[in-house]
Amino acid sequence: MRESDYLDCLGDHELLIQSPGRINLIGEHTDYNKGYCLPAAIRQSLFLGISEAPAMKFRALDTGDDWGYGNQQRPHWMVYLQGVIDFLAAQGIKVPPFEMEFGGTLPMGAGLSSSSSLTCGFIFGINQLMCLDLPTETLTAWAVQAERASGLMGGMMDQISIFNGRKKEALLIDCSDWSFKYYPVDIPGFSWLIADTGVKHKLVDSDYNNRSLACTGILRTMQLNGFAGASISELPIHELSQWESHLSEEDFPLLSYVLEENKRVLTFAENLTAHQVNELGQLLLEGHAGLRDQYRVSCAELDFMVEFAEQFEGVMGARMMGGGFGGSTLHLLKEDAKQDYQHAISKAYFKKFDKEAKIFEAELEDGVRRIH
Ligand code: GAF
Repeated sequence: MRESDYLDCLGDHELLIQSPGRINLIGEHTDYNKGYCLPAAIRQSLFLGISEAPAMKFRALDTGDDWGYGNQQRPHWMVYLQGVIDFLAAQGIKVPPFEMEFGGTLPMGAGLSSSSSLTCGFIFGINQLMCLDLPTETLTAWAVQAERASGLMGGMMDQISIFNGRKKEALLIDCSDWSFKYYPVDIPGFSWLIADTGVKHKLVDSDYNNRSLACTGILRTMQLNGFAGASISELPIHELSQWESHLSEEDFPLLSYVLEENKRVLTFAENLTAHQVNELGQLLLEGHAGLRDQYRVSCAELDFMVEFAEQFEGVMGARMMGGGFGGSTLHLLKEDAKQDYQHAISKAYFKKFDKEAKIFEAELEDGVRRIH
């Protein structure tokens, strides 16, 4: 279904909410380490139609599965919706019964944050439906907490960008205090492409939480040995080597990756402003190498796409995006190489993995909004 089909299908609901997905230009696995990241909301979105009803009912238009209409099996996405309802109840907010139908152009499990898009869109919708008047900062913080019910020990990058996204702009987030600044992303003559490997990633079943726990362990070891910071991101990069002997062979590369990635984010933002596309491309490739070799969250399909990008004329750079273990890659390339590249990478990917890659342009858009 296209965007307009969702609007038609859901148009009769009292409330119609558009909740986008997100890309991340750079700064991966830094959010829960209180570092920096540079995400943006995208055009691909979920649409949520909500109306008051005698009993709670939820339906996913794309898969046809539902909850509250008599179905015996609870759909997997209910964990996010129930997470919001339970979290609000714990704050003393009892959500009245209503009906919600949702669906959209945002692919699920593609590393574009479909679960946060659903959670954020839902809490935003309840805020409207119940006229709670909660400010965006509160909705963001609550969406982060509610999503933890799924078992993922995620950060706050996805929710901040989904709530605060702006057309043609990315947000440089300082995850130590959740503050952010907007950076224009439009570079004349260049495009950003997203390539979905089709390797579905369900982060909660991946090693994501193990990386997060490992970083907490690294911090504890450092603190026990005299480090005064409250997060590993506070360690000045020139002091990195002092910690090698305190950490295991697996853990030290995690620490070095996080510090180097934080530095890459700040350099990337400067180069974005100056339209330094060669530097941007190089930083994307370096970020990917760090995720593959130091943080170890890539996979063969993601690596293949990035290696392909590296040797293609007109492509400045590429990297995996999001939590990893599947999902999508992001590519910066010359506008006039776009068509040939799309064709070539799809063909090569299919030949290698016998799978279709879905490739589309990253159009940066506003964050969650009410359509009516
Ligand atoms: C997932 C998480 F939800 C984010 O918080 C972030 O950690 C990301 O993976 C990796 O940068 O999207």
